[in-house]
Amino acid sequence: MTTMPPVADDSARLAAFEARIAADESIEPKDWMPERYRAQLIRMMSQHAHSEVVGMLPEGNWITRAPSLRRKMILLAKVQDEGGHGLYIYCGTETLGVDRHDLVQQLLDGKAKYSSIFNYPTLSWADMGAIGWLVDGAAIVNQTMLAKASYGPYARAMVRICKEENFHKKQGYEIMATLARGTSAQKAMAQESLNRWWWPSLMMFGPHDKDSSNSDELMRWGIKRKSNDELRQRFINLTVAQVQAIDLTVPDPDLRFDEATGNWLTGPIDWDEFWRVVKGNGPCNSERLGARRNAHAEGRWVREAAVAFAEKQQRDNREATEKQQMGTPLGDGASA
Ligand code: FAQ
Repeated sequence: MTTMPPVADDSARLAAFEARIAADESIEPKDWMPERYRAQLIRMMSQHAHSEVVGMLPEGNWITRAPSLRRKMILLAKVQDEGGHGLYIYCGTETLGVDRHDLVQQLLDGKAKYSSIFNYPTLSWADMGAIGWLVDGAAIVNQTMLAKASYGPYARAMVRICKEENFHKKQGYEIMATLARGTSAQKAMAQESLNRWWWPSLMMFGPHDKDSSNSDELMRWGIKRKSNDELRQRFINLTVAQVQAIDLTVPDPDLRFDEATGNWLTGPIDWDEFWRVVKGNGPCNSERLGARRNAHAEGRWVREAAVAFAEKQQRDNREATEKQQMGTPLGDGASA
């Protein structure tokens, strides 16, 4: 009888795991990980995947109304990219042992969170510019850091996603720059859109660090590399200069440059509004969930057809293998 090597107890495994994190090693799906690390990743990655998919809706609203064929093609491609991002991240989440159907069900049941930003309406064409520039811009600042996250599949998904988000940001800024140097009505449309999207974009980074319940754990395990406030500040510093470059105005009377830190400091963020939206009472929460539920119901026949086709292929392959094993030549002219 062979004797198995003793299994290290959880405290030893935890110490080994934390040593790997401290050494900046990547954690991979088959590696041992504390259950809490796994649960935090599932929470954050599934919220992220849902955000990408729900995030297709505000821009999808303008595909049929884009002002030129060029703009329409770009917008179609962008919205499709966001769907692809959702799929990569759902796949990444599945490496942690969850089923994506369960995750999607949590979204449809209103139990899962997704980014607050997608609960605001898209009222003008300029909103396509503001979303690409500010929302994708904020996502890049956040996700460039997540590309260094300790969990390999998530970090690797972020590398590719950030490359695509860069195109998204550039096309959005180009829309805004074009409007800002257009007629006075076009410039006013760009400014009005910036006014509506500025504050919700700052909220995307989550509550202030002192109110961020998950940050300590996520930072300790190298999932987050910078805090909510640090990333928000980086985004503000980058974006104020871009607003000025196209001669628009940041909608914040308290905005000021702090020589001592080199930061642009904003007035207070309306956290009551943020929590209202996160808890499901934003301007478009019910519309967004309604659209996802309809899409899920209407797509049922596609899912069923895909499963039936996969089963048929498996059956055909099995039959072909059985025939081969019985020595039956496959097809005409198979014998010499
Ligand atoms: N919205 O303790 P923290 C995109 C919740 S992708 C809703 O600070 P954490 C691409 C948070 O879940 C945008 N809920 O949380 C695109 C937590 O509640 P819980 C999505 C929020 O995880 C562009 C509670 O508040 N990106 O835009 C929000 O440490 C254009 C306490 O907060 C990601 O998901 C919020 N904004 O930090 C697509 C990136 N903020 O779960 C289409 C990955 C916080 O304990 C078109 N996620 N909450 O019940 C992250 O980096 C982090 O999860 C944060 C939040 C930074 C979002």
